[in-house]
Amino acid sequence: ASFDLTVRNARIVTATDDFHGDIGIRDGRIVTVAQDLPAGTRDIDAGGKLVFPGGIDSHCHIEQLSSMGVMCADDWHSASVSAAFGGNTTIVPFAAQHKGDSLREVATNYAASAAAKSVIDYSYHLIISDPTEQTIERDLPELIREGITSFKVFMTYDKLKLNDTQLLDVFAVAAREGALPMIHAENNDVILWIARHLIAKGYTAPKYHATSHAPAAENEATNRAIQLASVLDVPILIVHVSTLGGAQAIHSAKALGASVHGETCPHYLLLTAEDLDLPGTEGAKFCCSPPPRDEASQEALWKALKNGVLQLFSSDHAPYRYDESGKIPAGDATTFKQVANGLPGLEVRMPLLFSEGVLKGRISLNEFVALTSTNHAKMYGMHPRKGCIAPGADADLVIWDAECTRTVTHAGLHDAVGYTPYEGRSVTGWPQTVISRGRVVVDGDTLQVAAGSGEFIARGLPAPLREQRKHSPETHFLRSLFSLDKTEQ
Ligand code: DUC
Ligand code: ZN
Ligand code: ZN
Ligand code: ZN
Repeated sequence: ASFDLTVRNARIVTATDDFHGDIGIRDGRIVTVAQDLPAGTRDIDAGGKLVFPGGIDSHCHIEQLSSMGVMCADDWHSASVSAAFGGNTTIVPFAAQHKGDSLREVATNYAASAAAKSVIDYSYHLIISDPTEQTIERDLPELIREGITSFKVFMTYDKLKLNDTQLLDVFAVAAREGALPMIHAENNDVILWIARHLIAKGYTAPKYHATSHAPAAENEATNRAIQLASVLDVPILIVHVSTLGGAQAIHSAKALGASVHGETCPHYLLLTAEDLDLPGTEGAKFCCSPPPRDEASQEALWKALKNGVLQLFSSDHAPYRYDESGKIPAGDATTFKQVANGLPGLEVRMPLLFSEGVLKGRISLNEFVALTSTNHAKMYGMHPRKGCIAPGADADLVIWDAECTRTVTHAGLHDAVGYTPYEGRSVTGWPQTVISRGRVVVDGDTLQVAAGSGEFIARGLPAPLREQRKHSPETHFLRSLFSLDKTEQ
């Protein structure tokens, strides 16, 4: 047979197309997309099903210590298995530098763990919290050349945050070396100031976490990040946008020509701050940063996804167990400040967006594919190897049953978190078969591949950095101080 695997009779949906056909796969790659292909060594009949490029979750936390030193519940094995069952064929979590850490060592250790355990392909971003000269002038440029072409920086958390000077420093290195900065934009002082006054008056329950992370803190920091990036016209990505003001800041920067991009996550579309208002410490299950907001914010974010103000939809899977190892630390004086920040969501990201977005008419099927796969591949330098169904691309596919209705329960998921914020929700549309580089990874309820069978993906230049951009004479002069325009006159 000329194909190792043929996927037949599929309704193939990409970010731009929607047609019926067969997909011929050999040596892990798609070789032909056409009608009536000859049989492969193995044939899968996808009649009546949709076939998408495998999901890419470019924002998830795996084997990472929180700013407070709490370890995630998921390791590379449980996280990659959970991701695969949710329709994903590539994950991109974070190798996190804490103050004093060598960035190089952090990356080396993280890569070793991924190689030993991941069941699907992967890359990782860096988190930079200690921008010493060694970090940003030697380790970071080298790692970028090795294919780690993105890193996250924080404007909040005492132990992670960079100040404005440090942000300018890392933006300049990113632009020079060809990497995309991802920004956690919240104003640290606003959050600390509100929290201090809440706690002083005895407002310590989990729901006050949301009160302290005021929308104004996110909006201010988003605007500041955009302005700081504009000094040298550096492309940036604002991650986990949760507010109307954040989306507006990105929208107006884009409209005026800045290379500013945005991401949002399931919890900002589907949860609100009221979900934190539960008896005792139950609300801790919904504590994440930024926090879920209100219905008006949800509506604004749906529109921002629909019209391209935000072009990524990621889980921000940040798994902490609802026990003393994570969400509810021991001690009498426990307040919302001690709760680990983050929600699980790797496995339900695609089903939730399909059910709530596509089936409710908020986004199209093509937009669903762009938001869950293709845009991630482009944003992070993996396109056209990943994120598309075309000859030459990796055979990363999800065969999707658009009619399957399930009730989300934690027992039915594969992560190690022990709860889901979406318990009891009815969701229609679920992956049936997941194929990664031509290997069937998930078939119905069964995992078919071993730990360590995923491959590291060395990434190229992120799409925002491929653009040739025209600068004002002032900006061009400032850029020349940092050698940012190698060819431009
Ligand atoms: N930022 C994230 O991206 N995830 C969880 C918590 C946080 O602060
Ligand atoms: Zn963050
Ligand atoms: Zn995150
Ligand atoms: Zn220039």
